[in-house]
Formats: sequence, C-alpha cells, structure tokens
Amino acid sequence: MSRCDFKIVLLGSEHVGKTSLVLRFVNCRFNAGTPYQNTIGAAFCAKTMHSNGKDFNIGIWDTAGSERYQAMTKMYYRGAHAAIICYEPSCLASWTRLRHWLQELRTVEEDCKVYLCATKKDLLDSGAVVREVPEDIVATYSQGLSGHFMTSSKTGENVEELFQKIVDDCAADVSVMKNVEEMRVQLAKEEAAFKAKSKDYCFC
Ligand SMILES: Nc1nc2c(ncn2[C@@H]2O[C@H](COP(=O)(O)OP(=O)(O)OP(=O)(O)O)[C@@H](O)[C@H]2O)c(=O)[nH]1
Ligand SMILES: [Mg+2]
Repeated sequence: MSRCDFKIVLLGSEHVGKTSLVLRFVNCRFNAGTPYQNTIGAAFCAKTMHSNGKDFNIGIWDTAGSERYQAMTKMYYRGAHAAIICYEPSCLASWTRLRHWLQELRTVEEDCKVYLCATKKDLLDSGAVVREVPEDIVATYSQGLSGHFMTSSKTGENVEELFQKIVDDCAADVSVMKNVEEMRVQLAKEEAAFKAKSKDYCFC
C-alpha cells in the first residue's frame, strides 16, 4: 500500500520553473532541448528521502501556474505540510503575484511551512537576464517564512538543499511527526485488515 509521509506543494506563476524544479529533484534531469509545456491542473511525483536517520516518502504536487486552472489547483494545497512558492528574480510580475499565492495557500492550509524559491539562477549568474526583484525586499519578506533558496534546475544548484531543508524541518516538527506516526499506524491496520479479508476470499 502506498503512503506519503510529507506532502509538498509547488505554487507560482506560469513559466517560473516549477515543473523543471521537480524534474531536476526527482529525475536529476533538465530538459533543455524540449519546448516549454505548461502543466495542466497538477502533476504528482514521489521520492524517498532521509532525515535524522529515518526514511520518509515525500509526495510532491506540482500545480499549474496558469490562471485558467486556478479554481482546481487550490484543492491540491489541502493537507500540505510544506509549500514552495516559486518566482523568477528577473520577472517582477512573478514576485508581485507571490502574495496572491501565499494568500490562496493560507485559506486552505493555515499552518503549512512556506519556502520561497527564486528560480533560474544560472540565467542571473551568466548575465543573460537582469534582476528586477530587489534582494532587500526578498530578505524582508522571507523573514516570516520558513526559508528562501535560489535554485537552478539547469545546473541543479541548491535544488537538493531546498528539499532536504523541507524534509529536515518536517522531521523536526513534533506535530507533523505525530501526524506521520498516526498515519503509519492507520495504514498498518488497514493493510492487516485487507490481508485478512483477502484470505477469507481465497478458495485455492
Ligand atoms: N535556464 C533555465 N531555464 C529554466 C530553469 N527552470 C526552468 N527553465 C525554463 O523555463 C521554462 C518554464 O519552465 P517550467 O518548469 O515548465 O515552468 P512552470 O512553472 O512549471 O510553468 P507552468 O506549468 O505553466 O506553471 C521552460 O522553458 C524551462 O526550460 C532554470 O533553472 N534555468
Ligand atoms: Mg509546470
């Protein structure tokens, strides 16, 4: 039976690089050659991670940034332990919209840990784009949140670090871990009941 210990949801305007971030993290890959394809609704993937000597199954929901899907993407926020809100430092509009994403999230999951992620660091580093979002504003805004990372899905820089920090924070959170333990006990019970029932119906 599958289970997911920590649920992470990705939010942010379209084209900021959410799907690329997930693909880099899960598959260690960046699809430089393939044209941009917007996510429809949301996509799910999972990965096992370690923290504090334990294994955790991480479920990641990569939501669509397009306004078109907003009514449905909100339902993916439910039950999230952590959210990564992405923006592009070279795109002021993606930063301005960030407040909206945070509000949307808070209406569904008040206590969810929030991490800001500035994407496409390689483009800033190479000078291919210029920063439009002032660093001091980001620093001030991040203070009330759980963290801020600058990542590049192209080079992989800081991608693992971002997800590891989330898992470490969740693993260190007593109320999240209580929830995880309860879920594991519940699943074990359901699995045992399912096996017992299957035996009843076995005629071989
Ligand atoms: N150079 C560079 N390009 C990136 C990076 N991350 C994403 N991109 C490019 O940015 C474009 C958009 O990336 P996506 O990951 O599809 O964006 P998204 O946020 O999932 O978009 P929606 O699904 O529409 O919400 C693609 O052409 C990617 O190749 C990065 O770290 N570096
Ligand atoms: Mg996408």
